Order: sequence, then C-alpha cells, then structure tokens
Amino acid sequence: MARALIVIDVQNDFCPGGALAVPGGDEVVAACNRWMDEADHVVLTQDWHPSGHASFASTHDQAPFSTTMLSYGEQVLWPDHCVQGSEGAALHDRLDTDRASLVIRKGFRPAIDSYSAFRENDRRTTTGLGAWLRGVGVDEVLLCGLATDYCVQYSALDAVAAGFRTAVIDEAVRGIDPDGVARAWQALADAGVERLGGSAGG
Ligand code: VGL
Ligand code: ZN
Repeated sequence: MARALIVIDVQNDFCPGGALAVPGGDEVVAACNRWMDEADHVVLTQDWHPSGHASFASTHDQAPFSTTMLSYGEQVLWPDHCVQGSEGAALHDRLDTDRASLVIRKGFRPAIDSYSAFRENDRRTTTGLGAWLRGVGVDEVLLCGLATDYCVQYSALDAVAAGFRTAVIDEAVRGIDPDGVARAWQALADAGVERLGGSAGG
C-alpha cells in the first residue's frame, strides 16, 4: 500500500501580502517540499473560486469574517480570494509542483464552498479525491499546507472518516486564528488523526 502527501492550498492569497493571508503562511513551503520525499504520491489542492462566489463577503454586502446562512447551513464570509486564474490563486512559486501527480481544485461551484479536499461544505458533493487515492492504492495520508483551522482540518477529518490512516505535519501547517487552531488540533486528536512532529527523514 502507498502513502500520499496532500499539500493543501499553498497559494499566494494565503501567504503574507495575499487577500486572506495566514500568518507565516509562506513558512510552510520548504517543509512541504521536503516531505514530498516521504510520499509515493503528491497531491496539491488549489482553492479556486469564481468571482461572486457564495463564500465572499462582498457577494452578500457583508463584512469579511461575519457569517451567513447558505442552503447547506452556516458559512463564514471571507474577503475575495483565490479567484480563478488570478495571481492570488496561483500556487506559491517556491512550491515544488513538478512532484505532483494530481492537482485538485475545489470551491469552484458558485453556491458551495469547499474547505475539505474530499467533500464540499454541503457535506454531500465529493471532489473525487477519495476514490482517486484508493484507485492508486493509497492507505495512508499525510497533510500539510494552509490553513490548519479550515482546509487542513476539514481535509484531515474527512480523510480519517474515509478510512485512511491520517496524520497532519505540525511543522508544515499554519492557521488563521490561534483559538481555532487549538480547537482544530483537539478535534483532530479526538478523531484519531496523528500529529506528526519532527522533520522529514527524521
Ligand atoms: C481556506 C478559508 C477560505 C483555507 C480557503 O484554505 O483554509 N480558508 N477558503
Ligand atoms: Zn476559499
């Protein structure tokens, strides 16, 4: 069986200077690249929203970081970010994209956000990633990237729920909100997701 490294949303808009910058977001790039050596398959994800996306505060004339009810429930409203084809949506230019066998885009349906790389926020629409991983014989998933409290957390919870042995690499993730990050690590531990310390090769 095989191990996949899933590199979540290492995109310009989540790095310093970006539209939805995660503090220290660019610090994960080197660690993500190093951990690629430990995996049989590298998957990159890309948050990929059309303009006017339902997760954008501007779409609802609301303040960023407020919430609204969408058809599937409560949704945090974000500054416009990762608009399809924009420089902000591009992967960080020091990320080693040559190693990836799959780049999966998510959040492209106008009315549905997708934090998880596996399942959109309606919790029904799948991205196909779980089936792809099984198809290539993956039984173990390592996650790194951005952001710990949103897309990394949701992806890891869906991975472990789908039956993959799942770990999040501590040194290779950064989060948006410190309280949210603490809650995320607790939720991950409760779900049986391993927290990997140390560094690649160690
Ligand atoms: C993300 C908020 C909105 C993430 C994506 O990558 O964690 N967070 N879109
Ligand atoms: Zn997004």
